[in-house]
Amino acid sequence: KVLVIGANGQLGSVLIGALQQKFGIDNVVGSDLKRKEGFEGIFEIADATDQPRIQELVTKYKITQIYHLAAILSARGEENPLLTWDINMKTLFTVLEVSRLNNIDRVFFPSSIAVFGTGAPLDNTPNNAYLDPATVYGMSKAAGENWVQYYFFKYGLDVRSLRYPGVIGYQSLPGGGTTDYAVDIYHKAVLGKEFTCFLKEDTTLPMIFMQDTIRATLELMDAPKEQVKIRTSYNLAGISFSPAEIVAEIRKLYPDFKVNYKPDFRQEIAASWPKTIDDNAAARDWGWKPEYNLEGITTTMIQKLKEKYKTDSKNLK
Ligand code: VAH
Repeated sequence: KVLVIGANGQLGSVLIGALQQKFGIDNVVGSDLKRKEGFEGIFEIADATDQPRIQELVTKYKITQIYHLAAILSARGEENPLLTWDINMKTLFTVLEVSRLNNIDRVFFPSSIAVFGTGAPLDNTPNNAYLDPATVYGMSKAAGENWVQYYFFKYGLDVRSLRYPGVIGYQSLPGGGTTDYAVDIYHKAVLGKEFTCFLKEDTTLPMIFMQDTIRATLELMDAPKEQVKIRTSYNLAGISFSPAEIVAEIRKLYPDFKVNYKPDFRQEIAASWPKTIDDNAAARDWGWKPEYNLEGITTTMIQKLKEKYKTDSKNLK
């Protein structure tokens, strides 16, 4: 049985559907700070900083795998650095300790390309580049990666991890990240609204489509143990682009789409991150290959969001 912590989030809310499909709806337990309307399946309200509560769930459902997807992201994290560190690290320690004490088979810990800072080459950043993250979020992920490797070496706990780029999906909304613009922009285009971008138009960042993200996660978790050679975290690449490039792609379908640029503090965060990512280790060890390019992402996002807003407006009537 699988426990998903952070089941309401951008990633968790989509990954949980994929896990339910794979393992059966009765074998997946979602948990988060509150219950989200419309959630289908087993759900438990839980705060992952509360170790006894997570232990209770592991015992109650005889959990064998944990996906730990709860975290405060890069931009929101900067509003309260110490609280962000505290929450991101405490929740990870809860998961690691409960997993060790209960001999959990497999654990997933998402890291991020935010672990890199300007001390790394920001073009085609290698897996083992120097880590000097500029945000508390990035610091918590860099420290977290080392903690998961420590639990693997010291206790044999099979924790696996990916450094996600910015995730783009039509199913859910991100919250508090620096890459969030690349989701929001599609909603604005489909709704016929003007978009104000908080990054400069030439700020290239690594991104990945939700479908690729979910597939990468499941492929890594399915890989035979000895193939998972990197025990900190694997670089993962989808496609890199700038706001100007995504706008050009959207304008192929919405020629009148209006965009203006008002860079804020998130521009500085983005400038400290890689532009492109070298994910050869993931390709070599467990066969990773992304499918979606910017055109594929754009046509799928627009088509799905059009359907979504159509049904939404029907529901309102
Ligand atoms: C953020 N989406 O913007 C996250 C992420 C690479 C970016 O980890 O904070």
